[in-house]
Amino acid sequence: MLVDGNIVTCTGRGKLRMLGDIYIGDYVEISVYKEGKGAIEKILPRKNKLTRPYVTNIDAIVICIAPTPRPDFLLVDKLLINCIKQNIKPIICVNKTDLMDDAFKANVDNSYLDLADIAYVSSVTGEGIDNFVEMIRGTYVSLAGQSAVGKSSIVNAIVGRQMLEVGELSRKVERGKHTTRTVEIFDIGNGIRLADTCGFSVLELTDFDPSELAGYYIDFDEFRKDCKFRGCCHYNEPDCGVKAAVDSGKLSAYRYERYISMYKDLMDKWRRRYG
Ligand SMILES: Nc1nc2c(ncn2[C@@H]2O[C@H](COP(=O)(O)OP(=O)(O)OP(=O)(O)O)[C@@H](O)[C@H]2O)c(=O)[nH]1
Ligand SMILES: [Mg+2]
Ligand SMILES: [Zn+2]
Repeated sequence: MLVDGNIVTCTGRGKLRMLGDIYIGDYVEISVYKEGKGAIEKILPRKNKLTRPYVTNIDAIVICIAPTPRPDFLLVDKLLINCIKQNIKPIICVNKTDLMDDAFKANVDNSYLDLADIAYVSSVTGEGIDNFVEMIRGTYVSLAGQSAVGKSSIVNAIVGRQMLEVGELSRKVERGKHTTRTVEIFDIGNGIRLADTCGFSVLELTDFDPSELAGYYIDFDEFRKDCKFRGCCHYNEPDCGVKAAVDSGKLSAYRYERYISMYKDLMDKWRRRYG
């Protein structure tokens, strides 16, 4: 635990079991019984909490993607849903711009420009890093995303030295090797606290009523008013404003297709559970 800038090693005593899990970023009350040694007495109320990544009390999530490994945009959409649900500001950070082509950028902009601030960086060339730091000034943010998109490399690029271990991309399966195994928070100046996290490729939206899903697509909001039916799920219903917006190119067709696949998936789960 950090107390006035000093590290105090804390145990949970027998209490931790009663207190429940401690998340990275928790504020706690401790009692110090010896210099540098203490015990956790209480976990203070959290403003938000995520299990993937395993962090709490954050101001923003930086969803990291890159041209390689091939991005899983469904994962990005799910992370965005969690952000909106928990009132966390989403930022999308596209790393490895040195490998990026115009089509990749257009696709990202098309899907997400109305939903999140987007930073384009290269931790190899340093492009965009200053702009990204400016974006997160004064906040506590957590990185999130697939393995090998370059989360740890971005932290290294910001602090200007090789502080964290960086992994390789397996050529055969184009998958990262899960180099970062623990979540760590770094004070990197400008009032920024940045959590480097472990990469993941699976994120389940659990216990989720499918009819609620569309409500988390805030980019659909301005087209919803043109839906004939109240509570339209923008799937099979006729006269749907969202589908019309997709047809006229105002909404990304890819993002809509991913919405439908998630909607169907949640319907299946819901039926199995309650049907
Ligand atoms: N070309 C290029 N390669 C990069 C860039 N940033 C990172 N890499 C490479 O991407 C690979 C993965 O980087 P990491 O920083 O370990 O990725 P990570 O997201 O922290 O991965 P996990 O810790 O496994 O979640 C390494 O081989 C880096 O050298 C970049 O801007 N351009
Ligand atoms: Mg890492
Ligand atoms: Zn509709």
